[in-house]
Amino acid sequence: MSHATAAVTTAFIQHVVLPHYVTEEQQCQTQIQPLGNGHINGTWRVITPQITFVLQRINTTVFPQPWALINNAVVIAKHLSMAKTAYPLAVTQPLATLSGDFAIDLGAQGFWRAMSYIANSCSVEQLSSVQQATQLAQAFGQFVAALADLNPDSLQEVIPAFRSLPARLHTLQQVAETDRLQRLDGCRQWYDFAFSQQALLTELAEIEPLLPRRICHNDTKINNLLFAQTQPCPIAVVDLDTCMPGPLMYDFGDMVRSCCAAVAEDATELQRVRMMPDYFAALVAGWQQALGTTMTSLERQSLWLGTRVVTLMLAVRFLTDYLDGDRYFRITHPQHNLERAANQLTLYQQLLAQQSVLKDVLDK
Ligand code: GN1
Ligand code: MG
Repeated sequence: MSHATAAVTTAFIQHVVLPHYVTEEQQCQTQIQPLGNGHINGTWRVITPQITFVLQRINTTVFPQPWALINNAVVIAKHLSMAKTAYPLAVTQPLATLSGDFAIDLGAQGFWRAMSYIANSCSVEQLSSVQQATQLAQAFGQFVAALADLNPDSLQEVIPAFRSLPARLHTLQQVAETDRLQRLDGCRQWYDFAFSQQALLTELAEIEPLLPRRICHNDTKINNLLFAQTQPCPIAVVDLDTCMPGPLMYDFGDMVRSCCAAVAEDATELQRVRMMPDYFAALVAGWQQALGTTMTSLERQSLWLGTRVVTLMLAVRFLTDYLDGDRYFRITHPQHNLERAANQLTLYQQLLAQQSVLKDVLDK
């Protein structure tokens, strides 16, 4: 976002959105700062003399039914706050407007919601030790474990077929057939590679229907876990927008693809894209500690499948968005989505190349 746009947005928030949350007197003493690095929603920290909170503009292209997401957040926060076995992490609480609603729909001016800010927290883009990897897997695992006794049907499906690789491939094929921006020729090798993984689809079709449906986070990447500012320990799982029922294997896999890669998900030096087995082992240990007694043996066996599928699926989503004119993921430069797709497809290839080492860790 340019400085000019940021200034307009801040002024807009100040004069149009904040009056729904704070009194007129508090408004003039309020600071508004951009927060986080998410690819989808706009996020700000709002600091008033009385309270600091998080304000978000929900991307309604990605979430066409934003009230489903809001209702889910309320159900989850309530469940975690009253969890039977104490949930050890902080919970972000949805905040109501002055008139008592958990969101405000301003039509063309956006769909806005607020939630509590977790003090003294920070997010990281890369882990700095294997101990931190274990902590991260424990935290995401504790989140899923705490939701294990919540009926999956109490949450609404916010994005249909969000975790369906066949549906994602189908959309990619449709977008490529139109090729509105004539970008396909420039990425044909990646496109063809994505469609060459038939054996994975067969394996998925055999196993996925047998897996239990449970409430999953569905976006377990590094920067969706807040750490304490003063010491490297997790304090809260955030970004619950895609919490939905589904198979557990994708939460494990998404953690692996985002934490065990040697470089960031949009790094362009593809020769440096590879998996770090020691981080992988640390994640497996943390996941096992948090979910060992909750996971069924089939869920345990499916973790390697979930890792490969979720990595390929994200690559397919980035490639689709590139061909479709970058309408879904926020980009900072024209080839950004193609670079992300190439990176994630390379990571997927690396998963296959490093399979025997990684699977040994899982099977131990
Ligand atoms: C998006 O919003 P953010 O950056 O936490 C995306 C995830 C992807 C991720 C890739 C709703 O997450 O599915 O895995 O980017 N969220 C949505 O970095 O599509
Ligand atoms: Mg996020």
